[in-house]
Amino acid sequence: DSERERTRTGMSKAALKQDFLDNLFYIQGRFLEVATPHDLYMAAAFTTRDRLLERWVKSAQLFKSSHARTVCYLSAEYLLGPHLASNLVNLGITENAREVSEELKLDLDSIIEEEEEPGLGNGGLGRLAACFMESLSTCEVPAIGYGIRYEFGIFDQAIEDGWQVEKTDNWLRNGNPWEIPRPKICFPVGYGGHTESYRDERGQMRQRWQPELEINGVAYDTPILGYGTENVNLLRLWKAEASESFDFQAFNTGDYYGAVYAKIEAETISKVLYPNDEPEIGKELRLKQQYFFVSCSMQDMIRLHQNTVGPLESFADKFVAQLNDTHPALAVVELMRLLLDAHGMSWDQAWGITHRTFCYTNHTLLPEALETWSVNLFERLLPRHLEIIYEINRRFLDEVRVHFLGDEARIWRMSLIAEGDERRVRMANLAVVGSQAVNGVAELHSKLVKATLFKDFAELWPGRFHNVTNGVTPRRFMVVANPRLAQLITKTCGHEDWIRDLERLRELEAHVDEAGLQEQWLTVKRAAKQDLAAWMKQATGVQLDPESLFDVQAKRFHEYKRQHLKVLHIIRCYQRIKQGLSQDLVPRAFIFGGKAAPGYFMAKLMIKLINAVGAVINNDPHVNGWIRVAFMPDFNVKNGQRLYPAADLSEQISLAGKEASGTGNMKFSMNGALTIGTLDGANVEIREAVGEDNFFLFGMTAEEALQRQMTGYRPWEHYQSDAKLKSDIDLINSGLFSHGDTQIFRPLTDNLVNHDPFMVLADYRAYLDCQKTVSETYKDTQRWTRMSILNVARIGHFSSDRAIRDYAEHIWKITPKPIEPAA
Ligand code: 26V
Repeated sequence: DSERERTRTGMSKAALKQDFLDNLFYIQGRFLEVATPHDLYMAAAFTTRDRLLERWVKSAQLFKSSHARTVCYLSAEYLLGPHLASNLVNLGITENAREVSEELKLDLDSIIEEEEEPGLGNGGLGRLAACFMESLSTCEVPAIGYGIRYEFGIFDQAIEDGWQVEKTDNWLRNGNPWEIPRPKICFPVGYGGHTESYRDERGQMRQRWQPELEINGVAYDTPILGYGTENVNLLRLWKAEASESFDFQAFNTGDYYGAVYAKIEAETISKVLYPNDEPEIGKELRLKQQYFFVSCSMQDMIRLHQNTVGPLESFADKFVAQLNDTHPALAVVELMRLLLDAHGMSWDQAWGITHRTFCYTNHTLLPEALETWSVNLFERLLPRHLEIIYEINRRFLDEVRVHFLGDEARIWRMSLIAEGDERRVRMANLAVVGSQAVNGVAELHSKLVKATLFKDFAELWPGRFHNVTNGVTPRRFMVVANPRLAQLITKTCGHEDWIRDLERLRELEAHVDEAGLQEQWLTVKRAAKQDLAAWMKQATGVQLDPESLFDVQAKRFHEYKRQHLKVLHIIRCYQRIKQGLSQDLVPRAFIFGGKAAPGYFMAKLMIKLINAVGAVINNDPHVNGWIRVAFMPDFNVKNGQRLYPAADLSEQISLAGKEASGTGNMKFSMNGALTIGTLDGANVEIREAVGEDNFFLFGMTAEEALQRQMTGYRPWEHYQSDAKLKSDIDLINSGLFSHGDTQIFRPLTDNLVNHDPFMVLADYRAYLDCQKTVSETYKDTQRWTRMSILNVARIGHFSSDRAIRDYAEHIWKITPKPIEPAA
């Protein structure tokens, strides 16, 4: 029947091949003989997209006609990673695509390599949103992801002379085949101006906002496929454009250049992603961005509701909106404004709906990461929203007063407005007050959220607080990233169902002692290490030995993640080898990856230190057989996919209590790396799941860390009393790693010795001891392999499918809506 199969939707090789050649010709205007790698990629992308669209339209139709309850995920970041390979897997056509490529004398892997990834996020939070979108589709939960179509995503990182250098990420340069512009789905967004009272038709006094400036948000839609399902959800990202009315005004007054300037200014709003791990940003543009996407999204939801269900009274039954951190918290206020000012509702009615619509996820306890905006800025940019915030606050504080009779200190702490020299709006408090459910992202973190950050709120509304432990998608991080491992698992278990039901990895346990499996497991790991070694060699010139232990730390650079603790370990190994004491070591490749926020001096200095230490070690013939240090430049989703499969050891060494969850920890473990880690974030649960014998634990607990902080932590005592620690730190300042410069790393070492806010020195000894155990264990290959298999077998809980089912059941109260496959 394949002849009659429709070229654009058929999954057979013949249909794929014909469509690929058609797209190459009709979209790229090229023959095979003259096609560039980019032409081939575009043709492959359009061929894949053709196969999504039918399913997408069907999903949209069903959701519309059945009035399905829908999750709206609001996130300022989506770190999507390349689409092609993951969409091929989710359509189940990777093999056919590979064979068609071979028939055409093309290499599918290099076509996949061509894709420039959309890096519309900083790190964990943005990647979580991307995993959740994929799992929402896989779990057949109707969903729309709302966000910003940044023209420039997270900067590309280059390493020059050991320093991080940022390059702009022009990801749209060559076009984006995965998005569909919707010029008619377009909403006005106001800024500035003033508010005024007026009398409506019924004689009621009302407030309205006369913005000074209005720009437009235009929708760009990207379909998000699930695995093994016909359901396709929608990622709708907003692009800022100048509104025509604004143009006309300027043209009418003959101000042509003024009009062009206004256009440029409007478009800056969605121009660039903020590298948000940066402490001192109070940037006006960022608040504009947040309001921009939240306003478009709320207007869109209202439009969708009115086009389908109808009356806005049932809005919160149709939609649940999840706030990914506080970045979209203004949505609470914007929905209130729309219901009050545009749809004429009473306060109580509007609040009833708004408050039932929103849920909020907290992703960090770090005080410097909690968003506040100056009241002055608010007043200038969003005067009507400030009025509404004041009214929400007035009513809320009355409730607090009644509940905690006259506890003034508590009222100060809980207020949406922080009083002080400069009054500020507390976005986290706004998010808690405006939501019906609040959750942390790992058990420990959720407990700390209730006990510390939102203690007062948890006492007022104990039922509002939940935990949903994060997860990651096994499609991208196992099947796409590590096809050899995926095949071995499928062969061993005798089915592919583990890919959609990750708990079934447990079936591997029955085979853990089989020599055959262990041997193949090692072979798969070695092959991944060879791939990474080859990539590293061409990217950095550093040669890694695939027989050595690949010890990897890959994540954003931040002092709380303690990359410097690992550096101290490397220096210790170096000194031991130089002293002829290498007998208890194993050959190791120390591999780092990660970006530092452009304005975060200390984090950038850590990158320089790693590269400086690496340059000396890698060129020292004495230690060459033993240790190597490599820095993978530009750690992003694509490069992560090269790294996770090749790791033997995953470093998760944050100070306990500081890492909300971590998700890299899950990605490494899924690929058979063992973890060395503290009892922080999801490490705690990973360790429980894989078994304490299969996890290298060290360091203080969160409680112990807090205790020591409070009783006075004196890092210099460690420095003075631990001779090895002292000599490691002193070696950094000896100039050995810096061509004689004894000052360059002083800011880092002085901070460690005198302040050490993340207690690196307190955990140093325990970390080294634990690394010794790691080395001993690695020498016993069979034992290590067994532990590695058990890690994978027991990691099922950390699939983002499980996380989405948790949200669906406990937070969103939504049931799946499967699309029936075509007969
Ligand atoms: C922001 C800032 C801004 C000020 C300076 C310090 C700082 C540090 C971190 C952040 C990011 C906060 C939000 C975030 O990305 N959290 C991450 O969310 C992941 C997904 O839930 C979670 O796995 C990570 O542990 C958490 O750090």
